[in-house]
Amino acid sequence: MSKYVALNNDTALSYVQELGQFFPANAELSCYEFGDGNLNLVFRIQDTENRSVILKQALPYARCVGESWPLTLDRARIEASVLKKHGDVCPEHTAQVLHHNSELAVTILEDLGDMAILRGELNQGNTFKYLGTHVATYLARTSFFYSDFYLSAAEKKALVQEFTNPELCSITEDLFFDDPYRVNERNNYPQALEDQVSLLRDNQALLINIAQLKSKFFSSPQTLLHGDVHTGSVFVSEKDTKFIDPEFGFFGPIGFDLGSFIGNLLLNYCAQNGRVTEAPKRRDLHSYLLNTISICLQTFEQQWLTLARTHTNDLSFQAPGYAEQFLQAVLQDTMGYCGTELIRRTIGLAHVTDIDEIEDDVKRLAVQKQTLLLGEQLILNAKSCHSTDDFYQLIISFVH
Ligand code: SR1
Ligand code: MG
Repeated sequence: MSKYVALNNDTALSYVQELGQFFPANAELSCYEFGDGNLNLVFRIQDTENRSVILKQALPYARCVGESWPLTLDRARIEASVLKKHGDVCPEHTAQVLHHNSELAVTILEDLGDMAILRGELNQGNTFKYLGTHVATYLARTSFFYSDFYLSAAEKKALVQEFTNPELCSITEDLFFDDPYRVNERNNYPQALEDQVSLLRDNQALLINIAQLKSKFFSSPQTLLHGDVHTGSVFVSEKDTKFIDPEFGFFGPIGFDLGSFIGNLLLNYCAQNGRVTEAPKRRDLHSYLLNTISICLQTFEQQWLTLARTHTNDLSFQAPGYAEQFLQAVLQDTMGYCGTELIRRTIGLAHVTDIDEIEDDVKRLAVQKQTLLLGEQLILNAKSCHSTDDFYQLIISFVH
């Protein structure tokens, strides 16, 4: 099989069988499709001895919308390549690629079935002690080792070309920076939110900040981003954390990934107000989420500065104080992108189950009002923060 065709349970199973790499020759295999993401097919192929692999295939359109939204298959190449690059510098937190076929847009990955997707776990009120440290480690290592601090200018330019990802970036550009601030048929929010949404559209200071964040997204190839760090892109267990799904990867501003992640923790924080009725349980979850954000920000900063001190190859960038100054700007971007994630997940096309699963309309609306306000305030106040503690205090001041 070499020409593109969308797989089904039978053909996905045959494809894996014919590769002959993952199971003994006489293994009895079964296969089922279980993808519930916005874009792709995801199959699990397993034998009777508990061995299994995951086969992911890109469709030539966005699954969540249908064939009316065509989408490049090249995103499968990007995703497999980003996983390999990130795996080179942070194997402990990156899902392993076992095989890739660009023509079929197929990637075979290690099965992380003994772990669970973070979003579902947080929605059920489960917590993970090492989450903040692990995510910070992944983001610090991947962002540092593909930045100008570490790579030569020639290496970096070649990689920037390899990871140009215009079609997927264009989705992000529209969904993060355009749609929520305009009248657009892709937007999705209840009529009762209209007043608050129209205030966003009319807030000139906010729109200038959004333009600045979009401009950086366009033209700041600081590092090889994952590009879609929401809590559905993270597998967790008690001890481990692994990133999947970097099909939106490209060279962009470092703060985008960290901001998206913190944004998703804050979406869950606000959603717990509508999900959990017992006050002590809600308080525990809130304090876990805030503590995880704090650990994540602090660990990211410490690890990044340690890497800069010990591994910066560029002579100019070794100037004392430069890494600290660079990181301060990254943290300001982080808050801004965090705010855009909160807003676009509340009123744009792609929502989060954290909020959408709240059945009570009144409670859900109250959560949506909070996430919109929080997003707006983080964007407007990002530049007044000069340390991770400033950021943390800013968050606290709007959620308490
Ligand atoms: C049409 S794609 C919508 C969203 O799903 C992806 O996971 C990205 O977050 C994107 O913005
Ligand atoms: Mg995804």
